[in-house]
Amino acid sequence: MLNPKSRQLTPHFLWGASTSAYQVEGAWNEGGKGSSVIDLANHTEGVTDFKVCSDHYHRYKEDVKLFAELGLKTYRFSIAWTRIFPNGRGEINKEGIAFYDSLINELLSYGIEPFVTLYHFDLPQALAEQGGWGNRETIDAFVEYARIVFSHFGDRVKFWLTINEQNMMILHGNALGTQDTSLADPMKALYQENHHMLLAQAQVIKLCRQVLPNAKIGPAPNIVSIYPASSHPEDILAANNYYAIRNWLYLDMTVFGRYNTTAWHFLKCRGWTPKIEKGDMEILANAMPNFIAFNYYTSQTVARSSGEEVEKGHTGDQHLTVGESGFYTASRNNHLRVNEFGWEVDPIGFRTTLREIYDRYQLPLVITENGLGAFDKLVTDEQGNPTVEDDYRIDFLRLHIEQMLLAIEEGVEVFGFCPWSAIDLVSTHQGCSKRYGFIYVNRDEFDIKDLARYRKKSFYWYQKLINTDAKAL
Ligand code: BGP
Repeated sequence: MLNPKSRQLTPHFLWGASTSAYQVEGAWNEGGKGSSVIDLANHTEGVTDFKVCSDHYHRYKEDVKLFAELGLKTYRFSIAWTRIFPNGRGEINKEGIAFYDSLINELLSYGIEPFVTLYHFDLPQALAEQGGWGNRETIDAFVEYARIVFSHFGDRVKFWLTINEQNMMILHGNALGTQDTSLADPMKALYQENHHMLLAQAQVIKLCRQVLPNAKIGPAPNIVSIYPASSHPEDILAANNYYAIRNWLYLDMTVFGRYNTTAWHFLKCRGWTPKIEKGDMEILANAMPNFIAFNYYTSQTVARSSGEEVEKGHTGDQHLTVGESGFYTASRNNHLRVNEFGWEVDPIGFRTTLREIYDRYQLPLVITENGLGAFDKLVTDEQGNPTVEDDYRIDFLRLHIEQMLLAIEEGVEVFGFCPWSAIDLVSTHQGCSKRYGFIYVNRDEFDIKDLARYRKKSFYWYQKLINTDAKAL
């Protein structure tokens, strides 16, 4: 039996935590920022929008000080494209550059390594109005945006992520607002956009490796283990289909530059194959990431689909499976408990995922999201300080870290772990009452209150874990 506590992590293991610009910064129309598709999207009724969030834009110094106290070795955050280019391309916004300069310098002054995502769901609205990712010119705009970001921050940022959860933007376009439902065939359009995003990513990876040879860059999809609902061979085939369509399509394209056979067959059957222009496949084949980052919250289970059942359609939640009639249908795993939001909690599935990705691609791995959303309750501790007794979050993270350590023991190369989220922020569509952070932000859905920061119980737990390099798990 392996003992997760006995193993030595690689020196300088990147214990970290994550956020994304549109969910944490607020100041949506300040500092010269342009609008993104998220700013102008219809918001879920009954929950807050993304205009103020945790007001990190104004309070980043206080936040970074807390991150340092927490002991973070790295902080994974995203740059809002619209702070750098308010219109997606063209004129550069100096205030945006200054903001991220200052954030990066602040992190480095505490010895925290910045880990930067270039694009986390928030496409500039100006580009969306010109066809968004359906328009090949958006590829050039993204490459130009990356070039500017690399040239301004590349002297200090060593770790880069291209696109957050591209697979979720395609598979759950409805939930994440990336799907244009007014089109005759929105899914065909999405797979064309997918092809363009993959091309944009490949060019940015190549560019980074050319201009910042000492930096490292990788993709950040959401990858999970998929179980067949039973040992019936057709259920196993369904799981195999879902693996190819949900997971490997994205990573095979990033690492090998090719569409896998099963996913391509699926696209052909649906009439969703993208138009591939001359030279595209060479671009895709000629970009090699330095590592693979991935987000993991829950595993998924699917069953065979006769092609006759009526799929439930979009659940409005990117972590719940939507079936594809004839290929797989969403099912449940009765061996797993679910969290308050119906997501199955599966730490062993996390270990399996680590092993599967590493064996398939043989690249170092970093986890860029993992965590538990919950309705935290503010209480007062013995010293009279406001806090949250979030033992459920500690348990969740402990179980997942334990499995990660076992995977490392088994030979999987992992160089960092960044839970979601460093601090409370606004969830993709369940407002700010669904909290993930180590640090509580004092606000409600519609009452902004004083936005004060309070350390949760998990803050002290993670601090100790980092200080002892997980010996105190
Ligand atoms: C991922 C996104 C994050 C984050 C997380 C939690 O899909 O990359 O931005 O939000 O999921 O999901 P939610 O906010 O829906 O609870």
